[in-house]
Amino acid sequence: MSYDNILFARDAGIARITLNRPDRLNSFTDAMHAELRDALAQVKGDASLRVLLLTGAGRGFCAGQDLSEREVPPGTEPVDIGATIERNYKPLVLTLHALPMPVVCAVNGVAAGAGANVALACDIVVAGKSAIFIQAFCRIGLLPDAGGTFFLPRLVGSARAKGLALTGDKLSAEQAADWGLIWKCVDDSELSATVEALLKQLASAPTRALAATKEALHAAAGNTLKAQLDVERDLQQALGRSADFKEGVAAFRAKRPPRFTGS
Ligand code: T3D
Repeated sequence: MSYDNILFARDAGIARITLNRPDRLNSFTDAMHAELRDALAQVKGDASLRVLLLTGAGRGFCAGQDLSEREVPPGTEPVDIGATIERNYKPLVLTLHALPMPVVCAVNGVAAGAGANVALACDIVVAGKSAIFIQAFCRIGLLPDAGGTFFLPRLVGSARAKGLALTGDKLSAEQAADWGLIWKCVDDSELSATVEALLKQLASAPTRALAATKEALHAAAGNTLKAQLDVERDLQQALGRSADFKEGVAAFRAKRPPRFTGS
């Protein structure tokens, strides 16, 4: 499939997806979603990949759903957005969440509506200082989708989640980092270097261990302590047989840096 709405590149264990409709602040269209599905299927099927980057082209990260696709002439039925969520947003969020590798989101500018919540579905979010997060849904008569009602209270607590979702107020990247909504806020001029260093680090990490860490942390949300200890035991048992664990121990014993292969 050729891509008109995203850029997709793979190199040295790193996959990069760039939302690429800068004149529309990279807002999501049906066509962009189809391309994202295709690219993410390739990421999932490529065992050489060890980290994924999601970012946006131009001055914004993503302004959510392209609202020009939601305008209807008078007298006609509105678009069934339950169906578009099922087709587009639900698989996107579930795929990013479950991908067996870290997903880094570089928020290079405004992240609004589903654009904000798709960022929150990623594992590590780094934003430039000029970026802002907006739960824009209430401004147009909707509720936070793309996982917003799931991620927001878990990340920042109920009071802040409600404040953000019910007002649609802008949240600066600095405040987002202070609140724990995202991992880090850096000067715009440092965003690229910070993200590249992180990608390099994660691409040479023990990928299976990071995937299992994601899986365990996600499972914890719905587990009792006893059930979670079982999850940890089972995942750790499998990691205990991995080549990377063997290498990690050998490198520690030999007082040298480990060379993880992701296997
Ligand atoms: O529908 C379903 O399937 C359900 C799922 C819904 C998910 C959602 O995401 S609903 C929420 C949709 N998003 C929004 O409501 C945000 C709309 N955008 C804005 O509020 C503002 O654009 C921003 C606050 C994000 C940025 O403001 P600003 O002043 O920096 O930029 P701007 O001038 O508003 O936007 C630049 C251009 O992008 C502009 O086009 P123009 O005038 O230069 O021709 C603007 O119309 C366009 N644009 C921005 N956001 C969208 C968009 N075009 C279409 N859809 C957008 N969401």
